[in-house]
Amino acid sequence: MSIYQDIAENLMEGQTAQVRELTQKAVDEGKPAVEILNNALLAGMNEVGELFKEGEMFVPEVLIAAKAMNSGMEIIKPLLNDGDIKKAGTVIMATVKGDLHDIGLNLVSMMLEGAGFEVINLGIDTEPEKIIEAIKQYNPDIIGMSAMLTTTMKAMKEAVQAIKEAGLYDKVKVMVGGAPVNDEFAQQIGAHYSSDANEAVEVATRLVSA
Ligand code: B12
Repeated sequence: MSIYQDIAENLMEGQTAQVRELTQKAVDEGKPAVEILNNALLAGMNEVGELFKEGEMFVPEVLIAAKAMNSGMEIIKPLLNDGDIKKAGTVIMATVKGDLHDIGLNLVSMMLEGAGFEVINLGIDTEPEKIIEAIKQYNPDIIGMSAMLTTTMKAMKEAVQAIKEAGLYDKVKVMVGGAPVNDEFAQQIGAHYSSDANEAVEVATRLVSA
């Protein structure tokens, strides 16, 4: 079994210590951080997603797997951030109101940081008011919002509306993502879309230079 498969399987079983150890081993063997992320940690988490969908894994197990994933993430994070350190721009990231998913949010935040962006991560269940306050406080180039439930996509639209009403829409670019979100929805609410963390970096880079 490859070390990537080994990490993915331990992640699925929620073996936090093993995931940490094996991720460190992969790093020590000289495996690129991006490969460890994609081929081991994300591969394992995708499989968890499938099993959750099929009703073969339940919420507590998913949370334990997510914790195991984070233990691996902690090890590769400094390596992903090792690139060019010039500041590319400032991004405020938040999972919208009513939504408690933060794995994708944290991953996108991490990749943006790796690409030289300063990221202010407001976390989960973020009220539009908190987003407005943060825009006033940090004067970001971009506000990135995540929604993982079809029901919380509505909160995304409301947040964009609140940004408009606060007169801040001309000052920031809005970027959205998350499993139920697509390009068409993003355009409808006046935002830019990207489907994953790598593309998020490309879109953010394009938006700050536009
Ligand atoms: C992990 C998980 C949980 C965990 C969350 C733990 C955590 N700390 O985040 C827990 C167990 C808490 C959970 C709870 C629930 N969940 Co859940 N969960 C998942 C699961 C299995 C994986 C999500 C994940 O982390 N994926 C890995 C990350 C890396 O991927 P990602 O989030 O999609 O992010 C990537 C892209 O979307 C994008 N992206 C994400 N955000 C952003 C933001 C920007 C700006 C950009 C540019 C890009 C971007 O880039 C990311 C990286 O590439 C998904 C299944 C799935 N297939 O998505 C269900 C899923 C999202 N959950 C679902 C449901 C129904 C729930 C619950 C309602 C279950 C329940 N009955 O209690 C609750 C809701 C709680 C709440 N109010 O939010 C459904 C949603 C269905 C729907 N269409 O609405 C899904 C799709 C599962 C399913 N098929 O039924 N969940």
